[in-house]
Amino acid sequence: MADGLVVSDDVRAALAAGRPVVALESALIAHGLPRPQNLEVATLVEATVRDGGALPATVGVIGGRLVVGLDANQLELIACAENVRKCSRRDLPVAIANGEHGATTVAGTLAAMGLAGLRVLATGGIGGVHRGAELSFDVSADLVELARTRAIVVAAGAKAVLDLPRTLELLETLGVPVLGWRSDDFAAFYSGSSGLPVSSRVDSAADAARAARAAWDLDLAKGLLLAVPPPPDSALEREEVERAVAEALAAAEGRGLRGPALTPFLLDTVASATGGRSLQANVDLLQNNARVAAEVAFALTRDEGRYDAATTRW
Ligand code: PSU
Ligand code: MN
Repeated sequence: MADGLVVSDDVRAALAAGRPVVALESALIAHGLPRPQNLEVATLVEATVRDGGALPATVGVIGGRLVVGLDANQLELIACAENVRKCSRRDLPVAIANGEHGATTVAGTLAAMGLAGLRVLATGGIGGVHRGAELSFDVSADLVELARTRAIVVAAGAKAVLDLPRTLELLETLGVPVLGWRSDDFAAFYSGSSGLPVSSRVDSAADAARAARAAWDLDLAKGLLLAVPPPPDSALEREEVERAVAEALAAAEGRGLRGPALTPFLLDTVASATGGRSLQANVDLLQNNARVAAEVAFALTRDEGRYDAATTRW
């Protein structure tokens, strides 16, 4: 294996034994959540995956090495260091070449998963088509990576700051199945429904695993998006989210913000505008997605017939 890629011993052993592994991205830790909650949340999400019977594998770049399965010190470094580059696929070569630290987005994490052979990723909400993309051309690489990596990405849909109808249109164009977790509607990140239909509904982890297997057996699709509505207790009303997003977009435009800094700025501004309630929703939906992802990873390994019932838990 190339020097630039490090797969932790735990992850390596789990993959070799056919045990369930859930990859986690780190851009949301370094750039998507405020400190110091970010490290707490990252640790909590890993614990949730473990409780669900799967092994968490957070992905990041440490001193120029693309690491699949960060240890506790490395996780802390990503959460606390000042000089952590936000790494989409296009940023990885330079971060590695320069010996930098980097936090991987969904796109960057999928790139690493493809190299290491991981199949399930849990995140909050994927990136997508930004509002006004017809002028800015700002479309997250997350969509393109979904189209080219064999993986099930578990998320509460795409982030609410985006243009959700166009995000779904592009996913359709790219041939990415969008599965609604016990729902016919596409989740809208902080709120349960966008009012837009998913391409099909699944009611269990086994359903999701079967869809992935069918896609991969015939190579009909690579990535599948599993859209999980956020837990109702902390989910926000869509109208409130829309007001906060409008405020955040106006603030971003006032500052002339563009590129990779845009998504973190919008999330942060929405958190202020909702008095922190969007942050609570974000933390809860991350945990919820981690729980579902563990179930799906479990179903996928069992589906492969390599799961050893004697070792149901980590
Ligand atoms: N989900 C969250 N918070 C985040 C992100 C996702 O709950 O901060 C991050 C992910 O890493 C996602 C990235 O891949 O935002 C998309 O950024 P961009 O729009 O610049 O591609
Ligand atoms: Mn972008």
